Amino acid sequence: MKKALITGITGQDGSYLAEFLLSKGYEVHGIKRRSSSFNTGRIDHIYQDPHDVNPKLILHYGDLTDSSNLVRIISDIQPDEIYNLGAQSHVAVSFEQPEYTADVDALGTLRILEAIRLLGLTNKTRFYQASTSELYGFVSESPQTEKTPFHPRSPYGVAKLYAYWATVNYRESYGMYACNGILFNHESPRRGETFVTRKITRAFANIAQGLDPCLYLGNMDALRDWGHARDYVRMQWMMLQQDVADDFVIATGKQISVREFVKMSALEAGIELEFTGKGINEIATVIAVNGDNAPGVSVGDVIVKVDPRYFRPAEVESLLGNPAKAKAKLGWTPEITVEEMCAEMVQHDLLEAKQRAILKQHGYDVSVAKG
Ligand code: NDP
Ligand code: GDR
Repeated sequence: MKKALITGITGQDGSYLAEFLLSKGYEVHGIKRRSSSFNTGRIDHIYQDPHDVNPKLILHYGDLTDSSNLVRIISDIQPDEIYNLGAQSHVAVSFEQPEYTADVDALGTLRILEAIRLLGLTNKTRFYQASTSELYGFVSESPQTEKTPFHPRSPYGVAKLYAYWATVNYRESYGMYACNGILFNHESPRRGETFVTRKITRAFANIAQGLDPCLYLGNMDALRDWGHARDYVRMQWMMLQQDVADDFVIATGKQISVREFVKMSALEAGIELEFTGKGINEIATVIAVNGDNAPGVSVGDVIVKVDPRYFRPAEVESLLGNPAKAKAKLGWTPEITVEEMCAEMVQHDLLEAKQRAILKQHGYDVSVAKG
């Protein structure tokens, strides 16, 4: 039985990857951070009691900023595969916490690579690094391939650039099986609530149910190549099953703007929008309400506005990936379209909003976190 260690197992990708590896018969180990409240919501459904005989999912307290902890965990497990998904993964937050982001995202990766080397596991343990389309940043060609030059535009992108090259360097220096998946944006109903797609689908679910009056966004012109996280974690595993380690772009090859994702999400909730105004004065007004999912809105309501606080000091305006190499060498193609993914996210968030609306009708407090 193969053993895998996942950093970031409590995150979006970590949860889907853990499910996937368990279904393949792996013993899955995950590093979770100490938190004052439970932070395992995304993996509670696959949790196994440590008192069970031979649990296949085992969690360890740890942190990418703590070398001795990483060395001890890796030494104890002797994993066949390590998936380094842990990161301060929010681009806007990285401008607020650049040093911490570098510590976790750049040096954290180095700490794991060094642990593998120091423990004499270079010939045993295969390493996957969660690299990102944010490496391209200010793009010099479109679509982007494995050969497109990097020009990151945030402390997050710069930290991930270090991690990308550290991974390549350990492969070249020590013959380690180490690869970079250069993944373009991928989303799901488990996406963190402050990333733009989930912020939008959750907001429209709440607005439709009369729980929230308005969605505030930043740059709606940004273009992204959005795929589904479930498709992308399959690819992370495939990358570690090859004869030779290599780096791959993982993307759908299609891009849409944030504004188009807003329209698509609203329509899924039964709301037709018209956009007027420019820049910080842009608004979206309800022009029709269809079906029975949106009793909380009326024609004429303004339900989307721009708030400059969500603009970034430097923006990545357009990302579009070319996954031809992954298709040719690994036979990978994404199975879920952005439309299907958007529908799944809105329906998931509508279900939660409807439950809260019922509680509210009966006088219960239904306030939820917003970011
Ligand atoms: P999430 O933000 O959902 O998850 C990040 C995970 O990292 C969480 O489990 C988080 O723990 C953990 N983490 C954060 N800081 C530390 C730390 N100091 N030590 C240990 N663990 C830590 O990200 P995603 O699942 O979306 O992304 C997974 C990886 O892929 C990340 O590295 C991200 O940068 C990268 N990536 C993501 C893309 C995307 O579109 N989703 C695209 C390209 C790359 P906690 O739950 O406690 O916060
Ligand atoms: P990104 O994702 O920065 O691409 O990083 P995010 O969803 O945060 O932003 C996408 C685009 O939407 C614009 N935007 C807003 N973004 C947020 N979060 N909130 C807003 O209100 C808002 N309004 C407009 C942004 O400016 C941006 O252009 C994600 C993360 O998962 C990274 O970890 C990963 O590496 C990359 O995707 C690929």
